[in-house]
Amino acid sequence: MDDLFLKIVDGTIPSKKVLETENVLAFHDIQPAAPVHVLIIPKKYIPSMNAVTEEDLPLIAEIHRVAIEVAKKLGIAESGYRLINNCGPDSGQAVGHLHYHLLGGAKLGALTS
Ligand code: DGP
Repeated sequence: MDDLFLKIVDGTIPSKKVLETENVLAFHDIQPAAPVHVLIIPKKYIPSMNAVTEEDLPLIAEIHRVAIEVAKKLGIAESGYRLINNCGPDSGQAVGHLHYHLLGGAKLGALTS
C-alpha cells in the first residue's frame, strides 16, 4: 500500500511535528492555506471518513482532543480555528488516509464552496 501519511508516521518522509499521542499525529501542512495549518491524522490506516467504524470512535475523540491541544499550543484556541475533513473526490481529498485540517491564525473566509 502506498500511503503517504503512513510514511510520515514512520518517519520515512520528514514532517514538522506539532503533537503526538499513542494513536494520533499532528504536523504542519506542507502547503499552508492559513497562517496555522496543521494536519491531524490517526497513525493507523483509515482511507477516509467513509471508512470510520464504531470501533474507531474513541480514536476520533482522541483526534478532537489533539486538535484542542494543538490550538492551545499554537496560541489560536481563543482567537478561533476551523477543523475540516475532506472525504471523497468532490471534496478535493487528495491523500487517501483520514486527516483533518486545523486552520487558523487569521480571520477565515466563509465556507461558500
Ligand atoms: P486533502 O486535499 O484534504 O487530501 O489534503 C491533503 C493535504 O496534505 C494538503 O493540504 C497538502 C498536504 N500534504 C501533501 N503531501 C504532504 C507532505 O508530504 N507533507 C506534509 N506535511 N503535508 C503534505
